[in-house]
Amino acid sequence: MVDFSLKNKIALVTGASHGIGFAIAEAYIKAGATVVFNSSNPESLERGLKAYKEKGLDVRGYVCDVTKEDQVAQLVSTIEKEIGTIDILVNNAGIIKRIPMCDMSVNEFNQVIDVDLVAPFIMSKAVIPGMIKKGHGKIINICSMMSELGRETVSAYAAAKGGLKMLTRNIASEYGEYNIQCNGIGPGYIATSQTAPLRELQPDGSRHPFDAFIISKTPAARWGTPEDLMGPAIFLASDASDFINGHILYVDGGILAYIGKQPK
Ligand code: NAP
Ligand code: GCO
Repeated sequence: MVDFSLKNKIALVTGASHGIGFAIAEAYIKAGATVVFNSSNPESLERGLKAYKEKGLDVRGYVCDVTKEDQVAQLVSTIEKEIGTIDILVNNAGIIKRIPMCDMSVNEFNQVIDVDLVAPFIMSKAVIPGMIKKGHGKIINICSMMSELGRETVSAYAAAKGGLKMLTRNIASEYGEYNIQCNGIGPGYIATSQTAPLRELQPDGSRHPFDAFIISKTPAARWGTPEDLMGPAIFLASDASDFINGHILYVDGGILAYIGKQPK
């Protein structure tokens, strides 16, 4: 029988105080996993813990900046001591800076690379030895449309998410023999705080032009919701996906399949 249950599994979802990470953590808790998340700062952690409590979801949360190797090592060692070896890591924490490339400083570019690409490397490095000892592991990297496509103002983000796709394939290649599966999820345009500036109503009450643009580029003709990522995230964390490795599952309402509306 195909098994989608996450019972007896320990999952760490990074940056899950809200947004996509929160939805994935909620899905994992409901699928039976023991879930731990982290936030970058105490205020966000408190808000996150409150949100889980309000939904009656049992979770543990810690403050940990995913770009800091010492903080990540401390987080993983605390989880291993207090709960057990991590079975599932979701590298979800991410940031974006929308700045035309020629106006972007090297420092701004590097900040995005640090959170969106270097941190998944740091986190994965920290959990893989435990997974090897345990005899299995699942790493899920949250990629993007920008793992495949470019657009104005998101050079650092596209470079990072394109790199994350290849880091995914490389982890699969290097650690597949230890029964570790590393796959990516590439969300389309999802309504969260990251994309809120692209959906803000205009002063005259009309929709943001980018909002209309995304609807026209998406065969599903809507923005995605964090809940749209729940099923794919469970699948890639469960035994049902044990022979899938190095794959990026795009959950985009069809954006990548679509050339765009033909002219009338
Ligand atoms: P979000 O609501 O802004 O969530 C981002 C999360 O990342 C926050 O919980 C934040 O934690 C965490 N984070 C950022 N920097 C961190 C750091 N240094 N250390 C620890 N945590 C950090 O955005 P989202 O849309 O849910 O994004 C989640 C992931 O999906 C990101 O990787 C994003 O690039 C990706 N994604 C989003 C979309 C979309 O359309 N929304 C599409 C494709 C991919 P704190 O709040 O605690 O700081
Ligand atoms: C942007 C958006 C995107 C999405 C997402 C698409 O400015 O174009 O923020 O990058 O967040 O990653 O998959």
